[in-house]
Amino acid sequence: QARRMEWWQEARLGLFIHWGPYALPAGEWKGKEIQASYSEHIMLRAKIPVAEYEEMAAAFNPSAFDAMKWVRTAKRAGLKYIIFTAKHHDGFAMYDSSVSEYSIVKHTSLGRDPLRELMEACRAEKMVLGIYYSHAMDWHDPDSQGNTWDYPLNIGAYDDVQTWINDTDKRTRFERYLHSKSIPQVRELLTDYGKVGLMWFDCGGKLTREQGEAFLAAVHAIQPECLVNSRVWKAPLGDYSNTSDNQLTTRNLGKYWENIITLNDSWGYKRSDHHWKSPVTIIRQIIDVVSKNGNLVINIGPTATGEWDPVSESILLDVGDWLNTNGDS
Ligand code: JFZ
Repeated sequence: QARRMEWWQEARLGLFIHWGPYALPAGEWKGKEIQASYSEHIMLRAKIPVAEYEEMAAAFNPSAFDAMKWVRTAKRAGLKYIIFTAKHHDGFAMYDSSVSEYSIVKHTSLGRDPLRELMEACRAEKMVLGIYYSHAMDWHDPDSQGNTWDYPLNIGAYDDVQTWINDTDKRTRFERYLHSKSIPQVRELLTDYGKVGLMWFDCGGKLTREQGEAFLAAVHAIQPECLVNSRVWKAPLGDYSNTSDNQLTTRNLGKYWENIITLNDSWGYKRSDHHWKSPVTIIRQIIDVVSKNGNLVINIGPTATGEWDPVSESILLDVGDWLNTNGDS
């Protein structure tokens, strides 16, 4: 395993990009701010019916998106790999999926494939591309985990395996979701978008171990070198473990672990969230994590126009300036 991990350990620092239709409402729905930090959870928090969210998503038209600008800014910030949200819990594909029409190419008028443009920019700039994929939760699909406001018979967003595994109807429908949407989309992502450095799965703890192993097998069958984080199910499955920004501990994380942090309190763009971490705070977290032999992934939430908000861009560039003069970037 050590050889597989070499590039990742050497890289140390990554950029998380949480980008999707949720950047349009940006944390506010029908004039009310959602009472939760994560703007990418707006569909859950505001219990937005699928039809309404689809209508909102159809208006997503980030024409200012410039993959090369994003990758070059990430490099200036001293970050060595990018993790891009191909599909978050809202079920919306931010790439040209042939498995589902619910994508930025078929459901909006943008007419471009952001993941393809990002892949090409990463290749040109020698940046490693990673893909985030929410493989269990899909608030757009009547048979997945999560959307119990539109689909009352669904598995709840926070139900663990024991609460649904003995329900034949839920188990059968969930297996259908896994084999007709989730695994096929993972396969197309690993087939159609060049070399993928890592697949970053999310909220896999509510799968059975066998289901988690099926995702690992699907990744390795196509790109054996592609790393997989332990949220595909839970450790010890996967190549490395994750912590989130509010729990920076190295306890029982195993040899390879990655801390993930937001610059404010939301992964997706949230217009009202000005609770920014200072560059010094970020630099202190880099020193703390790297001194404990961990990786750190810093998040950006691009806006609905396809640009980075100026504050988060300046924080990242300040961090990059420090790394260029002090770190071994
Ligand atoms: C999950 C997602 O729900 C969220 O929207 C974002 O994508 C984030 C990166 O991942 O949220 C989590 C899940 C687990 C932890 C933190 C955030 N954790 O274990 O600390």
